[in-house]
Amino acid sequence: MSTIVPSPPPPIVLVFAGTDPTGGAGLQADILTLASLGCHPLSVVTAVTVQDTVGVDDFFPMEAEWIADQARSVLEDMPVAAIKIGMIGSVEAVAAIAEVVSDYPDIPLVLDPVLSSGRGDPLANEELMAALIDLLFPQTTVLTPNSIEARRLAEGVGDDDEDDLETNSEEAPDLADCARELIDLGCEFVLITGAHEQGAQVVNTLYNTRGVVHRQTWERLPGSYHGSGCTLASAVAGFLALGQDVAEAAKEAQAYTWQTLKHAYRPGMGQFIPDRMYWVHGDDEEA
Ligand code: PXL
Repeated sequence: MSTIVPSPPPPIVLVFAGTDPTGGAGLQADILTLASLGCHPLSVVTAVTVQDTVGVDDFFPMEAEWIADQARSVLEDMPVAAIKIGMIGSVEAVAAIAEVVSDYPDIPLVLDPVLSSGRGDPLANEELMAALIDLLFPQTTVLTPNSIEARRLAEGVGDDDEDDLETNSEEAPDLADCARELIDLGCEFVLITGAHEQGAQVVNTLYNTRGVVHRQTWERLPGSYHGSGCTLASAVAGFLALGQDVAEAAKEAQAYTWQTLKHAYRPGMGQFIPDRMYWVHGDDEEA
């Protein structure tokens, strides 16, 4: 009689995210990305959204206790190599997640501070932002804001502080200053993406306490994409789970995400969706 020897599991990544029925962003984007990279995704639902590729109509936050219970049951069962947090949905849920992850300080944590959808629909309010800063930033290995989120999060803090970012001037605060603020709030690394900035190219910069770790420049692609931020943050978590250090994981995740955007498709009437499985679908025309 032969015994069945199970294959060793691929690296396991725990994701906290809201669902997106379009498959473009949120939990579905995270699962596709992690599967594409060869990781096993564990998925904790934090909220359910109603949306199409044009916009988010509504969302329903999951009860905080249900979020914590989902997470604890899988964390106690399986070895988790990295954690990724996306849309959270309520202040209570931020507190519940912060408590769960605080029991696993050795697992790298990637936090995508989802404040709004790619089309600008709000997915977090000021109170939720404050909870993210107070409860999750101090536990974050890599924060992955776009430049808009970086400025909002950095501007919203330290109002009485002499070192406050210059907000009276017409000019937007410098992203390096924002990164410094976000690192002072407890994030170990901050990867700020620059697609919303002016310029022929997109510049993404990774910072830590010593300043710039690396700056990557990418050809600006023409589309408007739904789920690019989720893809990038999940890919960072995936590459960390695969054993890379943060600097390398941030580079590889950008290269992977850029490919998904280059191969993006437009299945509906709104934004393009990144093709997380571009390598399965093949490339008919050499672009
Ligand atoms: O792209 C940010 C994002 C994250 N999570 C969910 C979303 C969105 C954008 O629409 O719907 C569930």
